[in-house]
Amino acid sequence: RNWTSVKEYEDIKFDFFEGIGKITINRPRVYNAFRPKTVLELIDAFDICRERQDIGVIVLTGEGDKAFCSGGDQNVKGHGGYIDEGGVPRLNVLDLHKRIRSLPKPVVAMVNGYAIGGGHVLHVVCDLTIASENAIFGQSGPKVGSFDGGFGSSYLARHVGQKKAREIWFLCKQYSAKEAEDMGLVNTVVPFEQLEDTTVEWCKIMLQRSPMALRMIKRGLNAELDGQTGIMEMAGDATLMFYLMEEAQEGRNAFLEKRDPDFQQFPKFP
Ligand code: 2NE
Repeated sequence: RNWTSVKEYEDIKFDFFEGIGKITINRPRVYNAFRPKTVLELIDAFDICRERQDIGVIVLTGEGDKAFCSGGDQNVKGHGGYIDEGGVPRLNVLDLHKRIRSLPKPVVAMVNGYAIGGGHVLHVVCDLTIASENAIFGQSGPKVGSFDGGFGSSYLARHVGQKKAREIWFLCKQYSAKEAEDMGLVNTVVPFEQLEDTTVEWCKIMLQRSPMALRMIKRGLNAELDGQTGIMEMAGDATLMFYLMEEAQEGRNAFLEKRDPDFQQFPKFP
């Protein structure tokens, strides 16, 4: 498969192949833990994926065969957050969660090893998860002095139910890929050697589907959970579709032509 690099970064890789944008956390020495800079780079790459017309599906993964992501880099955890290069404490991964949910295209987590702590939350916020057999899942916050009470808990509970979500967080156990599949935490599990092939295969199927239909399904599924923000994003897409209709164009045309709009010509559907 001929992945071509979209943009060079320090902590991540960003590649493109036939409609798929692949974003890889590239810090294998720390099991792909993220520091504030890693997160800024991920946000930049996801923003590019949103803008680019030729990218229909995004894959998020980790470099190597050990880890998808082991969460926040404990080496830079200080007072008030993860300390950036300017000495400022940050928890900017929450901005990344919002980006992934807002992105009007499917995002697939390709989990190639440990998905632990904040790394586990990253796969939770993706639309689909495809895991290799060696993948291991779990939260570790209450063991290492952290927690994610946002998407990392409430959205997790939507995947696995309240009891299981509380078990995952309260006990900080680790779960095999098979256990994760059984509890509805991942979509499918494949041998490591087939991980990318299967992910690309699933992406190609989604690329054949209507982008607007996929977009509205993602918006609808999010809106149920995301309150006013979810409704706003869904309404924004309804407005986008309205702008494509002659009825909306009549309003604009009438204003520019300094006449009353004739909306009576348009059907009132039952
Ligand atoms: C992932 C896990 C379970 C793997 O265990 P093991 O025994 O297979 O590997 P090892 O030796 O622990 O890790 C390999 C190397 O990666 C580094 C380790 O320090 C080690 O480096 P060396 O000693 O060989 O030099 N490494 C692994 N994870 C790291 C990390 N997160 N930061 C920095 N270095 C890391 C095991 O490594 C593990 O439990 N890792 C820690 C997982 C964790 O607790 N992550 C933070 C959770 S909190 C969080 O992410 C978070 C949040 O809760 C809320 C908001 C935002 C973030």
